[in-house]
Amino acid sequence: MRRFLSVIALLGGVAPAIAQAPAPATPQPSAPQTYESKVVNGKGETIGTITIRDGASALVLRLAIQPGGLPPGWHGIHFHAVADCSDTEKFEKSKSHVNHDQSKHGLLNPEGPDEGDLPNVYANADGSVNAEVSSETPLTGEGGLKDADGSAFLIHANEDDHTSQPIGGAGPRIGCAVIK
Ligand SMILES: [Cu+2]
Ligand SMILES: [Zn+2]
Repeated sequence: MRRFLSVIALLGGVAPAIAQAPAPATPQPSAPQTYESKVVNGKGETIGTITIRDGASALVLRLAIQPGGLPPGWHGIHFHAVADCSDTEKFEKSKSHVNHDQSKHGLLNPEGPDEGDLPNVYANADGSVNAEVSSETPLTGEGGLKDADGSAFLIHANEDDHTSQPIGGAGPRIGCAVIK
């Protein structure tokens, strides 16, 4: 920011003829790959969306749940191993967490985290959520979420304690979005 301000100050001081010269082409980082999917609840109804932007070092996931979508309070969220949200009562077809190297579950576990672990999100009193989380698990490529059987984004009924096995006490699966 400090450097940015000093560049502005410099531009303000140059002669108009120079200021009108075309700006030199600066290399821009390639635009992140974006993926969007709908989140369904235990009745198969759409309650919101996830939007994933995949960068070179991390992905950023934005979760938007509409009012009435979730019970108010904290909820564990994870990447599960299979892109299947068809069994809406339990979402067990999404299997367990993405985990290619047998890590323990939990962002706060000294032997973790697994590749599916994410911070909790908080649903407002009206059941809506607007949150953004990041993960080092890539969207594509080796070890990516879009592998042969895809992955799923899961929302649990309770919060994840980020330590205990197998899923931090997060409880039943109440929301699901396929990633494939
Ligand atoms: Cu989970
Ligand atoms: Zn986990």
